[in-house]
Amino acid sequence: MTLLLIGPPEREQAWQPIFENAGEALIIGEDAVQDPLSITHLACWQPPAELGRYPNLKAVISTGAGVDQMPLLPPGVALTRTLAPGIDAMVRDWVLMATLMLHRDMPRYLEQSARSEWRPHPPRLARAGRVGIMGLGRIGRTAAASLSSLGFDVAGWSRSGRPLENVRVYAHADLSAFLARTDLLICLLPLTDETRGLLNADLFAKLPEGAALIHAGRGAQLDMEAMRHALDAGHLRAAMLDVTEPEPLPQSHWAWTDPRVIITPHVAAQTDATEGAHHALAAIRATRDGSALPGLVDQGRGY
Ligand code: NDP
Ligand code: OXD
Repeated sequence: MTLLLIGPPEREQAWQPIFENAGEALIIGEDAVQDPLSITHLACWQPPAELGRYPNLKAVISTGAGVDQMPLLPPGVALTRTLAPGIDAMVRDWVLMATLMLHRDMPRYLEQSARSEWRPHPPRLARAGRVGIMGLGRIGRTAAASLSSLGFDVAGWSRSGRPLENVRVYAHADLSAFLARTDLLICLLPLTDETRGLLNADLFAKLPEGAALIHAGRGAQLDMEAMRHALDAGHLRAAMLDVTEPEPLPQSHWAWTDPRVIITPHVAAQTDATEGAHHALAAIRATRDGSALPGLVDQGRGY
């Protein structure tokens, strides 16, 4: 089995010794491929257009947690996403930061601070914050556990409605009830046909007056104009976004200068190169053993 890695130089440097130690074959960059028939695995963020060049390809490994950037793969080629505790922990930390910032009125204090204005607003206990997490997968579950341990009142919503300790899970059909009890809405959903554009005017209208949005899923899930109207109407209080459509957000975009919106440039997480390499090795071993690929994506469902 041979893995072809297409990635930034830091990743290539980190993977080389790990594959050498593991005794697995690694080729870095398409230019180095002498025998395309030898390539069984491809690890990349986005594959090259000509995947037909590798007729023995068994799996494509997304070097991130998401797979929405992947094209339809040829029949018989599996798609996996990188499972890495570091990704889950980093996004959890960003979500904790955003939740605390919005719960404790940080956008307002940043604006006041820019005017040297000393004006207190009543601080709130964590337990007074009704957090609602859309998407209770690896990352949503990790964030939910930490927010619960801080004392927030945490609920979640997922496709299956699978139960989770310390979290009130709403069934997929109960989205309206979930939104009606949510002051701090956190989106950690994968981008699929079902979730594209989900954060829209209808959804915002179902949140209580003065709710806030925290978004680290994918930019195409959010209708920014609908968010702007909800902010202008005072229905939404503030938003913190790590993902936008497009990325980067154009310099002239209104959201950059709106004090109610805080934007970070898709940095909630980055895959740690070592963890990524170990995930890829696990995928190669699973292929060899005929066992289930770690992070196997249901390509029909889109996540
Ligand atoms: P998982 O696949 O582990 O979890 C996805 C969750 O979303 C599951 O709970 C799933 O429900 C739920 N879900 C999927 N579709 C729907 C739907 N139509 N309606 C309701 N719930 C749905 O993913 P991760 O937690 O690992 O990652 C989630 C996303 O976070 C990634 O796809 C990526 O877009 C984003 N991400 C962002 C990063 C950043 O830096 N900003 C970094 C890493 C990831 P069920 O449990 O029923 O299957
Ligand atoms: C990912 C991301 O999907 O960084 O890993 O968004």
